[in-house]
Amino acid sequence: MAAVEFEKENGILWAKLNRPEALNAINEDVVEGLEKLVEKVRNERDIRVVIIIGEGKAFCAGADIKMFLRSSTFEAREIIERLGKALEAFEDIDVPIIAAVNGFALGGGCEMAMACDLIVASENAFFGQPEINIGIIPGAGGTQRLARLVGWKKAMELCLTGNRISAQEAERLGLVNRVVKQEELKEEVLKLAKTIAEKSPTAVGLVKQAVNRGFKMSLRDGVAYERDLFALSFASEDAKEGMSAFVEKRIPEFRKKR
Ligand code: DAK
Repeated sequence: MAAVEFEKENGILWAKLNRPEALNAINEDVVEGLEKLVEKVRNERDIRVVIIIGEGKAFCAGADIKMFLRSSTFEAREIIERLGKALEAFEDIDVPIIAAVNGFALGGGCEMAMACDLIVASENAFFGQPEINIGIIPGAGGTQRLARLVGWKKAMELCLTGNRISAQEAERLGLVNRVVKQEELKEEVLKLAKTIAEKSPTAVGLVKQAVNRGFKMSLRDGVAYERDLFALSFASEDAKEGMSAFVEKRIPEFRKKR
């Protein structure tokens, strides 16, 4: 059984972290699975949205601490670098990734969720950066993305104390998009994914690019960047189809592939 399992249906790729016995902790096999995910999205142009979910009671309890203990510094660095690169690629690929957080999202698991474009959490989910409890610090964006998402002081508190927060608190802080009932998580995430998959793949990719890259710029540069991407979207076949469909009072038929 692969550590990350894939299932594709109607343009939606489910990637299931599948090490429930270790709360889906990230070992080399999981890293390989995440790299495969990125490669699949790059190669399979019919993929429109990715959903990452965990098998069992956790989304992901972070990097595999047992693997860390067995590894030399250099081995750990190699695997962790590959993980960091895979998470960065999540931001760069032109397909939205939704984290369906079904339980614990801790350490590298919280970082993985934050590297996704949207986070839907079940009501029993918990988030946190507990690295400090084992004498290390976050290494895949925990101190950085968290501060941008929940604010400077709250991120400082979470990284210094290692305390976990509930899904409800994560929603209040702006870390997750929405919280849903545990038994409705898959259904709700699928609904969200389908809504996005119905749009123009070009426009979806450009929105992701505009938000993610523009977020790192000054407002003025970001808005200028947005204008350029707007012009690109305007030039697409789908823009013609979308606007014509509006005028002709019909549902647009956007391209199914990117
Ligand atoms: N690693 C390895 N095994 C883990 C694990 C982990 N992170 N989390 C849980 N497990 C294993 C447990 O050892 C246990 O295995 P057995 O003893 O049954 O063999 C099994 O999963 C079930 O766990 P528990 O028995 O502990 O279950 P509980 O419900 O009692 O507790 C828990 C759940 C999530 C609160 C607890 O397991 C826990 O605290 N886990 C550790 C969470 C943690 O500290 N995570 C942070 C790890 S450090 C970087 C990228 C990433 C990273 C760093 C750098 N770069 C790109 C530079 C990431 C670092 C981390 O994530």
